[in-house]
Amino acid sequence: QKNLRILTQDQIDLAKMLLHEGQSHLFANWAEQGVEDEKKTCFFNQVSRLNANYPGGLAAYIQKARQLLTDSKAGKNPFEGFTPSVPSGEVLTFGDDNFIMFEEVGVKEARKAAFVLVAGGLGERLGYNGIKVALPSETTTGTCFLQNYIACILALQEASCKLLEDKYPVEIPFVIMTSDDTHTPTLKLLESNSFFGMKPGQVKLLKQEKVACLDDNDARIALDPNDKYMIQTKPHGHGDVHSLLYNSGLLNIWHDAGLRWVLFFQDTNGLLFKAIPASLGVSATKGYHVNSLAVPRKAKEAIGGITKLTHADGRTMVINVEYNQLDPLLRETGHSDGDSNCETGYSPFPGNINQLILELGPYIKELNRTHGAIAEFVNPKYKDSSKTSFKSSTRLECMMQDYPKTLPPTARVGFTVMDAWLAYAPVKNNPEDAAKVPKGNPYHSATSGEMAIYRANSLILRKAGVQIADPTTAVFNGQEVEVWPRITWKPKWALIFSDVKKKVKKGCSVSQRSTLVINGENIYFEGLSLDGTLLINAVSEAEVQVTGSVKNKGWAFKPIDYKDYSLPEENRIRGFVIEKLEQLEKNYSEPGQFSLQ
Ligand code: UGB
Repeated sequence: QKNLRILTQDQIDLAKMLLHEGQSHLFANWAEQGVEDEKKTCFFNQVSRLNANYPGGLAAYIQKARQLLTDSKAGKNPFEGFTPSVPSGEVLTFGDDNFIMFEEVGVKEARKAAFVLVAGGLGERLGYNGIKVALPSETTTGTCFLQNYIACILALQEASCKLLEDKYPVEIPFVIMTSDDTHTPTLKLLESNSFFGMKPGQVKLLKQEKVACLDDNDARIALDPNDKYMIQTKPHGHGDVHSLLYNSGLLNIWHDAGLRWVLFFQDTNGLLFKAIPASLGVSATKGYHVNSLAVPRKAKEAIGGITKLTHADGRTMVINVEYNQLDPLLRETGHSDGDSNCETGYSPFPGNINQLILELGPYIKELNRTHGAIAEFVNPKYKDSSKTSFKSSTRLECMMQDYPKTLPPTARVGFTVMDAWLAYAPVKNNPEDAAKVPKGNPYHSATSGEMAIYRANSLILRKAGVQIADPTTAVFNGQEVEVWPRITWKPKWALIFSDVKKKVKKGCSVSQRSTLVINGENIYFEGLSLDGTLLINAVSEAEVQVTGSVKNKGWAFKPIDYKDYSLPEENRIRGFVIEKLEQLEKNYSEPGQFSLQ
């Protein structure tokens, strides 16, 4: 009341709404009119933003929170009435005829796709100081995740248009969801690297906003302990991507331009694009409205399990059950071992890698109905078993993979399982946590993420007929990893397995201690024997035939201590640096035909 005269009508409406929703404490310690009035304006500006950024406004957020907090206090099972079972999906085997067929379909479809990277998370589990997309995916070439993703999208764009002999090349749209934590550094990374070769207009950044924190079971909004005019906020989760896309108007623009697919992916999976063409091919061939990529999952691994849920009333859905919910759900429904491995050595539930392929038409239809709102959850950390107070404020969260929860039973929801060595090696865990991962489970660290790229490339070349030596094992940052030859190539050299087979002919061999960097498009190998380091850089117009024997001291891994703060953080989190002892480097900067013997 004492501040009424300084408020605008909009501010009065917001204040009334807050009072109506039980938030009078927000104003309890306000100064008299005329004192700290600027801060009061800032408060209302923040309330207005929070109100505008949530589907249904802040009142809807508070009401939803109150309901979810009541359910959580009562220990209500979010899966009440549902029985879990193992769903059936498309299981692909790398390199077989089926896989090759799906890859070819996928490359053709790519010109009708838009890609969306969710990169608003700071990666608290990794504890890295910068944005995760700026981290090198591997340190042989130093290519960062964002650069790799853009190179893959551009290569897909080119390959897709070439396959269809398209005279009017398309530009595949690329959206990055950022947050206050990641927006500016992501933009800077793009701008300082000329958008890694993508046209600036092809990339759109959509920033997600945080949501209000809550102090108690009545969903009373939390104030910043150091500022009584500021509401505490926290991230709402990757599920925001759907409402942001809906509000951006991009979906209709894409639809009008003839696009058919939207592919969502996460910030640090250096293998992902090896799985994209085949899974897009599955979506197109099977007519899936929703296709989730999955890999065999080890029990207790921190990735969700794709699960079929059947309700007592007959409803069914195939959905991700998050890793912390799978074990209790299984125990409550008669599986006394909970989340455990079966005779295959893996959990029977495929692991969700949060790569979703949605068909654009049905997606737009659904979002027109929901406005992008996604099923939310709350995860308060209670002080004690009375569940009456929290250790720290909480907030509602949502996950992008919960999108299918509101779909009608007629929706075609499927999933595609790939080998983990081909499709999934995220960088999520810091060295100390990674070293504690149970033996046999993936570390999901910067060390394992880099090693996985070398292993995948080695296995692909092996499948194409190259003699690749067996790996050795090494321990970096307390993690035992397989060390394969350090083979890397640009996506334009080979996007799919048939590209590799065309470029690698008979009689090639690579020793375990070797490094091979293929930085060009038309580089062909026949009868190469490599024992050391070979780097080939060639413009697309140069056709290079590589043969003969290359032997030198090569490049070696030198272990380092992750607590040695004199070293760059990018290296410390891997536990090694590369010592460049000797290499053969060949550059082909002019068009023409060349031979490297
Ligand atoms: N992210 C955002 O863009 N905004 C946010 O507010 C939060 C995150 P995490 P998480 O693939 O291994 C997911 O933190 O949430 C981005 C799945 O839920 O790395 O623990 C963030 O930048 C889980 O089912 O993962 O677990 C990043 O790109 C499982 O599949 C992405 O969202 C697991 O990923 C994921 O955020 C996995």
